[in-house]
Amino acid sequence: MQRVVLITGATSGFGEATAEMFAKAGDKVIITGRRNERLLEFMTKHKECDIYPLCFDVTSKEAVFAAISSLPKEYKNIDILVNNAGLALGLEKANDVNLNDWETMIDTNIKGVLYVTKAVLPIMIERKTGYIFNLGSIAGNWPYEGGNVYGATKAFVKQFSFNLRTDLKGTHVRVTNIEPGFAKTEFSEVRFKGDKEKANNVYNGMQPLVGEDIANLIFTLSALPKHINVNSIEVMPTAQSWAGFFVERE
Ligand code: NDP
Ligand code: 8X3
Repeated sequence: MQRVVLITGATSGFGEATAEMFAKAGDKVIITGRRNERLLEFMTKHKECDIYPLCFDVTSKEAVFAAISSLPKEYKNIDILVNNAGLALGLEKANDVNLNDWETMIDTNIKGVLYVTKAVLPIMIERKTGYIFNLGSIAGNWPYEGGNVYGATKAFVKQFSFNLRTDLKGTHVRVTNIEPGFAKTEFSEVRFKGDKEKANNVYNGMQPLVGEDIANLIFTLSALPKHINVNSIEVMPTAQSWAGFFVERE
């Protein structure tokens, strides 16, 4: 059956790959992001698919609610929400960080997820069906140097996903927190503020995850029978694992 899927941050990376996968499978896909030209390019590239573009910034409460309520009737009944829009800014230690970067991560990764969820939830609850995917991260589970607020925003997303699921009992609405490790998207380019060389170095000599891997995971989970809820799923490239504890020796 054709589903209505809303994906935040569908202009690149995981979001774009996920939009492509659902659209090619015949679902109705609402693609969103701030870069309207990318949304239009996506439409042109997938003319044969059922796609609706919505250009808005998830950090603006007003813009989020206005965008969701502007949806035409045939896209209103959202079955699947992918809260994917997000970013990391910088890898400096806490004391050296630009405070604006911390605020932008909080506004996007936390408040953005809250606004979009709150705008879409009533639709799912009323119809007693729905599936919310939140993009957490391994950074929400494991600390690393320079991960300070980025990791903390993703820990928020994880706990919010679990608490949301608790609140949603009896509604048949499912929630999964997706927790990927290193994935080659525009993520590192954004983190290093356009420094492509630094961004590419992150993935040097190893095989990172790519957008299609996460799209595939979301698509597969969305096809599970409705009595199954995968609460969270952590996924890393095989080449990535843990480094152990650091001990400062005298
Ligand atoms: P990309 O940078 O490729 O994509 C990020 C997307 O988020 C873009 O489409 C961007 O669209 C959108 N976005 C960012 N800020 C806003 C905003 N204020 N309003 C609306 N849209 C916004 O990165 P990824 O695909 O890798 O990241 C997707 C998610 O996955 C993020 O939440 C990230 O934290 C998470 N993640 C990424 C990992 C990785 O290693 N790549 C690993 C684990 C989690 P636009 O600029 O057009 O607004
Ligand atoms: C992105 C993965 O390890 O770069 O969330 O923080 S990591």
